[in-house]
Amino acid sequence: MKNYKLNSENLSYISERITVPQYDRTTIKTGIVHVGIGGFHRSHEAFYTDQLLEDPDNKDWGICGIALLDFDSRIYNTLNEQDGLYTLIVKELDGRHTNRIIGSIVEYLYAPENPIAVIEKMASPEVKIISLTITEGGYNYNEATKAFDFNNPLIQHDLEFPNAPKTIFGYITQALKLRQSRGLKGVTVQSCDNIQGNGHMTKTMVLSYVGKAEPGLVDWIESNVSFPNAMVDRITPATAPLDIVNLIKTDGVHDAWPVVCEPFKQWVIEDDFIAGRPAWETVGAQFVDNVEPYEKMKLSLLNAGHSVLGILGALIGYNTIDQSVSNPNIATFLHNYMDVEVTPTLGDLEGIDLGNYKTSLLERFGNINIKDQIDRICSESSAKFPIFILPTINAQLEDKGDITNAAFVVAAWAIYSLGKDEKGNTLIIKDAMQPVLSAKALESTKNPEAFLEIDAVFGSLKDSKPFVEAYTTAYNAILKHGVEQCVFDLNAN
Ligand code: CS2
Repeated sequence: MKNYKLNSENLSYISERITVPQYDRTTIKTGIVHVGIGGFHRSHEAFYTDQLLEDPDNKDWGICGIALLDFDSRIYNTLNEQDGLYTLIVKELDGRHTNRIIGSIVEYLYAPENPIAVIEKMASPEVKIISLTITEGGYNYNEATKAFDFNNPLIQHDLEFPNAPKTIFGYITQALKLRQSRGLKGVTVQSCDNIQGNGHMTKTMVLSYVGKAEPGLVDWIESNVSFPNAMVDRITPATAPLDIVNLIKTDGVHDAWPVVCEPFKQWVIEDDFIAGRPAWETVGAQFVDNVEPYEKMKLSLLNAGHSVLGILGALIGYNTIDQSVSNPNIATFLHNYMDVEVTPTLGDLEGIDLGNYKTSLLERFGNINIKDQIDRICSESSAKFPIFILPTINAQLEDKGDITNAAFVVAAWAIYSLGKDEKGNTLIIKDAMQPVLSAKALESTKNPEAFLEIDAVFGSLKDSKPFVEAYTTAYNAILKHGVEQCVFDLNAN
């Protein structure tokens, strides 16, 4: 079999082996600027949009992908060499792979090299949506102060050098300022990150920054920019070197960075697009008036579930999420957490069969072909716990509900932050707050409560007596008996 490098020129040969875009990419206009073109954007929004572009009436919704951070140069270079094309490898539960070449990213820019081009693109009249996948930590929200973090050195840099920004806030502000001064129409800023009320959060954070950087712009934003909330879902592990090799073996396609994901996908969006939007509902997205219950369900069951399996699994010494959930003690622990501690906090979920949702989650976590890395799941836990797990704890404490398993997971995270699993192997902590986590973890070996003193993560949780009690009991028990034995004991109670 002859091998082909993935690019526009080779697309017709590749089409004999893999489904490729049927639309003429040269006729597609850019209607969306997307910031953050890692795996998740490419398995989700870019995938939906690729399907949409197959309809000849939808030529205006191509994507310009922005690589924002210095270390995003690799993805930028890959897209640049492959004319924006990449392979999406969907790993089915039965081990089959469904491959598809995605063509919706028709332009790409590397912000650190060309900030002005990025600002101009965001400000261009044909662009109707600026969408974001900047991760939970990217919103610059401080849990302790419940406000935008102006102490972040990157934010201070952006305030000082508005024309060469480094953060999303600097870019958006300059782009919106241009739109206003040129008398252009408004635009939608759409978050695709795992945050409760991600649209509200984006709006609040953008307005906080603008209030300081360009106070004259605040009113214009209030009336010309919309920030829809959305729930996004598709498990997208990091691409493994083997995925690249297998694609060459099975299809003869050289793709330097294919994206791997599960078959399941979900996108529930509030219909609030001030400048118009693609008909994503024709390719499976759901538009609703109020996305909150869906978001809450997803964050506190799927994402929290991931963190539970990740942190406990890491301590036991597992590498992937499916290993963790195939341990029956861990699976039961997670099941109980979902049923006893999370479910009472979810309120009314009209039209959703929660029982089915929870069962299907355990199946998705168990997909042995996905090999979702525990490393990936545990990374940036300091930004994840406040969104995925703490809201459940706070709601349960308020209602005097059970928090045993949640407190256990927080205790496990404190021990995880010491950087060793139970066999003594090193755990690499990838977290923006790693120095603080490590220092507090160390202090906790003498005084377990010390870990809860990280206010930026835990807010005032350390003041809750019942929580501190459950947490301390769990902490001491894990050190004494190990995660598996403790989980077994908890499940029996
Ligand atoms: C994961 C998410 O990083 C995480 O903690 O839970 O990336 C998860 O895979 C996605 O939210 C799935 O939709």
